[in-house]
Amino acid sequence: MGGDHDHAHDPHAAAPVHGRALRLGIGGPVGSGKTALTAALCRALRDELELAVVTNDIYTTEDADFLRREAVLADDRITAVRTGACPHTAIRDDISANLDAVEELEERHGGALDLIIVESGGDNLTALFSRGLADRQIFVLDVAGGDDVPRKGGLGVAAADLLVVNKTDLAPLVGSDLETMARDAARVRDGRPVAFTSLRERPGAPEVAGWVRGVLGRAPGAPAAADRTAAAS
Ligand SMILES: Nc1nc2c(ncn2[C@@H]2O[C@H](COP(=O)(O)OP(=O)(O)OP(=O)(O)O)[C@@H](O)[C@H]2O)c(=O)[nH]1
Ligand SMILES: [Mg+2]
Repeated sequence: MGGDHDHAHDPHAAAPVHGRALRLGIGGPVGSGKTALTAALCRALRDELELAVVTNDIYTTEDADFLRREAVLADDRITAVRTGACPHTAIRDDISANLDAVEELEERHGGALDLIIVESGGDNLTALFSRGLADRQIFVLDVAGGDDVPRKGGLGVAAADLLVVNKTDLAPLVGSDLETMARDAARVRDGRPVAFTSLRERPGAPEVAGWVRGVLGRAPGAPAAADRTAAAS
């Protein structure tokens, strides 16, 4: 990693949140399970929230294609951004392509969306979203990356609003100790939450879906925006 990014400095001011969907960034290293988590959240929340997704891939639209193939949401709720070489840049430094995608989704759905998930392309341990793009962010690690990753810290591990340690089903196979990971994560995260998930064993990611409901101030099973509007008229 060259020294050309100032990871501690966010070049963008936070966008005003009032009256629009919550923007949730999902970042983390390559292959940790970001798309699998995005799919899980869509399945868990789509009946109670108005949802849309933006994916980021370097050269392809593979993540969006996967979500469409799995039919986790209607096609017009999934947008792919192609970032080119450096995934980090598109969520941190030049967020314009992602902001355009988010705003286009909001317009297309007439301001009815509750939640827009933005999945970053896989990047390194310092890949944080700009507050100008994401109101909240989840950083996804997996146990196969090594149980010393939380100890090493890095901005994603330390500062994300929720740290997800995924693929716990693989822990015995790769010799990763979950208690060590939990202890080390707690040490660098200053009380911010950590969720251990296995999207293989618990495909609905109930721990993470529950956290998202909490951020949105929703009780489980509360009606989506469109239903609320219908109920009020
Ligand atoms: N065993 C196991 N495999 C998982 C789990 N979650 C995801 N995977 C698998 O891990 C691989 C990578 O998952 P993705 O969701 O594509 O990972 P990603 O972080 O989106 O990857 P990039 O976008 O390429 O950075 C896929 O083959 C998933 O099926 C899990 O909990 N357990
Ligand atoms: Mg992905």
